[in-house]
Amino acid sequence: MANRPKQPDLLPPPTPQGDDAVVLERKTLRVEPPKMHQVVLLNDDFTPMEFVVLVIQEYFNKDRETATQIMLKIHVEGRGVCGVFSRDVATTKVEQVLQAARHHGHPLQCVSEPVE
Ligand code: TYC
Repeated sequence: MANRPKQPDLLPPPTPQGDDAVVLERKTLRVEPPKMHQVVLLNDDFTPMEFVVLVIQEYFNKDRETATQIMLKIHVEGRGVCGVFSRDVATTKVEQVLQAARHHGHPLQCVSEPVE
């Protein structure tokens, strides 16, 4: 057995890792933080100022003075940011405000938009 002639090579020589080694590609995954969304109230000519102040206090947790300042800013400039939230929370805030406005017969409009 010792002097059996060498068979021709059928397979390539084994790799240093072993023949069944798997080489994983290294990829750097960059995960962006979720976009935040601002909830904006829009001005109109009919919704009473007092109702807007109460909405801002109730749904955006502002004290009366801050809520009044935000309402006046909307009244003068046409729109104003009431808060910044995750997308789902912002969507819920918009629905709550619109439902309250409809319930009281006011045309108050509210939208959410991604913060750049
Ligand atoms: N412009 C309204 C008025 O004079 C008040 C108002 C403020 C309405 C803010 C909507 O988002 C609003 N009664």
